[in-house]
Amino acid sequence: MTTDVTASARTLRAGFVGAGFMATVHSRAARAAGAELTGGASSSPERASAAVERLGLANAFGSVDELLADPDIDVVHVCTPNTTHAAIALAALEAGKHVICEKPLATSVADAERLRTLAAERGLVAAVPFVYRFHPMAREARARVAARETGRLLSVHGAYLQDWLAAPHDDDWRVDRALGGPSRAFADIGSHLVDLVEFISGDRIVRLNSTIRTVYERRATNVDIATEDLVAVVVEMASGAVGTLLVSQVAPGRKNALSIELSGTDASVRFEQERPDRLWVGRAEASSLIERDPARLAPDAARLSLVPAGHPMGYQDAFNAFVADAYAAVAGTRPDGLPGFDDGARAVRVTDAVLRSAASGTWAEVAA
Ligand code: SOE
Repeated sequence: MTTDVTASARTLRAGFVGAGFMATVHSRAARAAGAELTGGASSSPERASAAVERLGLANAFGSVDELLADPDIDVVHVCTPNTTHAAIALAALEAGKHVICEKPLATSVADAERLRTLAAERGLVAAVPFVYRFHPMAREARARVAARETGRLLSVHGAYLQDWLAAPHDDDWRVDRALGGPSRAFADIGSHLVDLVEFISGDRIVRLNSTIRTVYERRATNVDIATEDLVAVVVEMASGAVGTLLVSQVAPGRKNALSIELSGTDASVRFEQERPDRLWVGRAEASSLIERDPARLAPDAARLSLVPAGHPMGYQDAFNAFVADAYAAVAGTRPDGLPGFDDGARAVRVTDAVLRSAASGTWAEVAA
């Protein structure tokens, strides 16, 4: 259904847990959606105060518990290191808050399932920022596949390549299992790829065979690194289509290169998130590169197209649209394509299968 992504739920009161890049992006989106930015908490009162000042929030909370106990907060944005997501999201739901939790939703299947069940039982909005769904041309690809323009799905071919860990000295909390969890590259960015492949295709990965590599076992501060830098996966979809996914954080020159190509019996579609205002539509007789033009897009793609053709949209726009839809859901509407804890748990199950397959050297089934 159609929602106004610019004017939903003006009086929502948002709290933020975390103080890094993602907390900045979330708070910008919350502000754009008209929420009151009630306050923030972090790993220490000092970090919380610094984040509150930087992000322009009203109050610094001494702890996450204090933030969750505040009756003036309706929705909690969880933007902390991966291994803390599940406990904070769980406590937020228990406290009766709506939750927007960063991916990976959890670092174990059991925790992800617990969160999914609790969110459903409580009837609270529980969303995961698979924000690449919110690029209008990704929606356009989905609409064309759903309208059978591409025919019967034959293959999927996706990659998500970055280079911010390409040099041996590059380092980050994500490489440390204690903070990042047992999977790094796949949980961090492969989860986006899984979500987008399944969202656009309307299909599901049912089994897979993966190989993983840790290229650097020591970095600037982390040693004995046991999380993967790159992953190659062969997938089988429920429909019988087959595909490959390549995920790397050590691909020099690639900054945030997520690309997806689906080929059916009649046509192919290709979306690249670094050039999000375009969609390639391939046909044997003639292919075309379609530029975003709201007047010519499917309704769902036009809805998310906030500015006219020729005026580029980008990452923060997609994030803003995601948060606006999550807040619209809090206000009682049901925006199409809002990624929830079901989707977050789904990506955790696929990640678990990737690790199982890599460890065993055999195919792994993905739990439905
Ligand atoms: C780092 O890998 C990161 O910021 C991810 O955590 C985001 O999900 C991705 O969108 C960009 O890269």
